Amino acid sequence: MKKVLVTGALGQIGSELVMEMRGIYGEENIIATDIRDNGSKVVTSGPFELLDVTDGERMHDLAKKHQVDTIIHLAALLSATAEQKPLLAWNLNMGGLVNALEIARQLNLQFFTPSSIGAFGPSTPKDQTPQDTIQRPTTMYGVNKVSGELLSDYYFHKFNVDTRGLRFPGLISYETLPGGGTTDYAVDIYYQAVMKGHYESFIDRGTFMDMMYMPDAVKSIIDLMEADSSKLIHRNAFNVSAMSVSPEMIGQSIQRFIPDFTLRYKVDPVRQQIAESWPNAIDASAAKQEWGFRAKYDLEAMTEDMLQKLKVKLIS
Ligand code: VAH
Repeated sequence: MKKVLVTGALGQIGSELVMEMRGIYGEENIIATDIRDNGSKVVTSGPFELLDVTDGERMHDLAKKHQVDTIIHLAALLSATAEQKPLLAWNLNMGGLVNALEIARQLNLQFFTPSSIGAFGPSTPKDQTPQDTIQRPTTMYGVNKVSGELLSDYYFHKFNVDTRGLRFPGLISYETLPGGGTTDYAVDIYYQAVMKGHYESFIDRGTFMDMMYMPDAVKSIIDLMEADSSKLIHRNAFNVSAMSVSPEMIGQSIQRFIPDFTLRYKVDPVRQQIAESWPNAIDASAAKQEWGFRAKYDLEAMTEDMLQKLKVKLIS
């Protein structure tokens, strides 16, 4: 992986992944693309191109123009938005993915796209969810993610494309605002804690989901892409997680730093139903064994860093 084209580079993962990779591989070697230009440091700190991932021709032209050897395909609609606009989600999530896989095949590129715990459904074992298990998701997002895993495996077996993926848990970061995800309550709560000292959660108390701090997610993508291909068995896609938490656990963790913080609930039935269809806690042992996955941040360390960074971002 030396020269990389990143789609959806202004999204939650891309905003931090691009900056970290530019620090490692050199600004000029990470080409950020997105459907809009938001003038952020992702746009100003290195090569940036406007790209709608449903435009396969333009994606191909950009990959050739910049002579990349890798595509990291992040552009997608997240679970809650996809549930509101299922056909748009299918066209964007699957149309964009097929375009990216085809270009990886035609130009012999290494390939990454994220899957999600959303690739599991109500019939999946909820605790210590195995790497290999039943995947019958009941959301459009989940259908997209399972299809993406199968398609990525197909391109590996049929066309020998070096495809790799991770089933991400909810990802928590301070760089971008929450956007259309079911787990985004776990981002919102930190913003509201710093700005208002209280939060009204749209996910109910006692609802456990896997979560991970963004620095761990970014490192896991880079580590996986640099891993020895011959050691990868479950390449599309590895379960990864750092913690299994509920809203009240995050609230209690925040109260250790902001004692007066209060948490109330106003449950959103759509996102609650999505959350209840996902596992409580997944098993990440395959990732640990096959390429050495390790998460650095637990709930306490994540809360301390999130609050510290958001106080600088929002108050100063
Ligand atoms: C979502 N943040 O909520 C994403 C993620 C595990 C959830 O895929 O849709």
